Amino acid sequence: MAIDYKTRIPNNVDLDGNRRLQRALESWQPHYIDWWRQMGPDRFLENDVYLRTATSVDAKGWATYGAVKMPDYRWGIFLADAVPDRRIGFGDHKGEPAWQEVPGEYRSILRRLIVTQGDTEPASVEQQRMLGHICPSLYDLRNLFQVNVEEGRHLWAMVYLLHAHFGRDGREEAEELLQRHSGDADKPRILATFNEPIDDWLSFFMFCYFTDRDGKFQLKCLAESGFDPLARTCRFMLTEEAHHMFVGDTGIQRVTKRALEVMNELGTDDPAAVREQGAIDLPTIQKYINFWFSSAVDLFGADISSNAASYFADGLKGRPDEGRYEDHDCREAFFTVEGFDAAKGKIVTEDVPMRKAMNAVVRNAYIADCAIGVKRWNRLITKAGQDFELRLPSPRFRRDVGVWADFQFDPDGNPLSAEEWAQRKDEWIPSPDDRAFIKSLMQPVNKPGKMAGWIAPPDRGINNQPVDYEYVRL
Ligand code: BYC
Repeated sequence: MAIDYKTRIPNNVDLDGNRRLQRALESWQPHYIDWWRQMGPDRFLENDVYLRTATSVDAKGWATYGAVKMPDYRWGIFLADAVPDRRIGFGDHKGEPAWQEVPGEYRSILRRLIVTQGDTEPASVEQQRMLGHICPSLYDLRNLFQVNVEEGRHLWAMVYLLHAHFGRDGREEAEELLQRHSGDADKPRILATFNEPIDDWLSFFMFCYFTDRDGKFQLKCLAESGFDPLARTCRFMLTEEAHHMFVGDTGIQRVTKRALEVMNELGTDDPAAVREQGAIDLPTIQKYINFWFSSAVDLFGADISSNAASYFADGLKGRPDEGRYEDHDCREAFFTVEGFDAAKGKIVTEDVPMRKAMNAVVRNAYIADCAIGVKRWNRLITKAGQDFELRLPSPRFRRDVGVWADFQFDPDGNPLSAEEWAQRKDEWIPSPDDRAFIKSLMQPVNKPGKMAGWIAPPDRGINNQPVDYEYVRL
């Protein structure tokens, strides 16, 4: 169904035909706008930004570009087209028709999944709210705001599901999504990564590459859901997620490229010399990778999880691209999970029922996907004739969730004592000095076509516009 832009809440779910739901969402809308004004991007609300807006939900033609003031962005409710006669693809209900309404017995567990997903969307906007003041270029500033408005729309997507399918509890949860705030001591966001401050652009690029990629994988899992409205919502959200990861990937590429230019100009790989020239040295980029990757791998939950087993058994949350697997039941299957025998100081393995290991399965797929960009960045390094390799740290490194959480490991996965960790952690994750250095580089550059000295220009502009286009009119 085409998106109706004439109504207060653009949608392709025939909101006009359901007055009660329409009224409920229209009463949530002003709270959302208030939240955007208070917790969304600081300033820039009256500036024209070159944004894309979804116009239809099919693969092509779903975006139009034009100058928009952010509070006027048309947030709305867009579901991917229904698949006729869709059947549940996995778990105990495999082969049954997908549910159009929430099955009573799964109501609270589904609500929890939707709330957890929904909570991350406004959280990320809150985390990034001050970045506009220190943008490296207008091109980057526009990308930040594009990501922000789309995360705002993803919140709308989850709020629609809560309002449409969970009655009063759903409406209360929708309110609470605007009341918890990233980093708030009393009402923090649900998942840890979403309470980490993002106050420099290197962290922003890392977040878009690693954390948004968790979004991609979780959305792919939910896109398989037997609850069809959730599956359709997530399928459409995935089309927008690709741009967010592009921002992260190309951002890290451009920072790396600039470091390499400086290294080759100076004829040295000395990090201090690179910093002296106002670029970010490769070892510091590695530390930011270590920090954000380890934070993101926690987002998949415990490696052995009865929650994950129930989500799968009940047909609520599948694996990414479930169709690619042969066994969609997984009752008889086992999966080998690693663990740590602290007494012996040894890595051990355990075969656990596959259903309980679903978080580990999804995490492994995520890690393989993360490695693709790292390979690309390393190709740049090799091409520039430098001898340095960026790497993903071991998944054991710096974990707070799952089997590794109570122990310390170095980036190669070797066990460490708590003392060794405390002594050496600044070698592996950004130290206060590293953060202060990165912060010192964060001076705003806001003339069309100009770039901060620590980042190379992008290869091309947005939607065939030149790089020096005035992406945000200040
Ligand atoms: N921090 O069995 P367990 C995105 C909790 S990102 C704090 O291990 P489960 C985006 C867990 O909630 C995608 N707490 O985990 C990206 C549970 O608590 P309760 C977000 C954590 O349930 C960038 C307890 O620990 N979407 O879209 O199997 C920008 C034990 O649970 C954490 C989703 O996550 C953590 N890291 O799996 C914008 C999808 N990890 O309930 C957006 C929905 C776990 O016992 N969520 N816990 O109090 C889920 O599928 C699952 O809840 C999780 C965890 C994968 C998160």
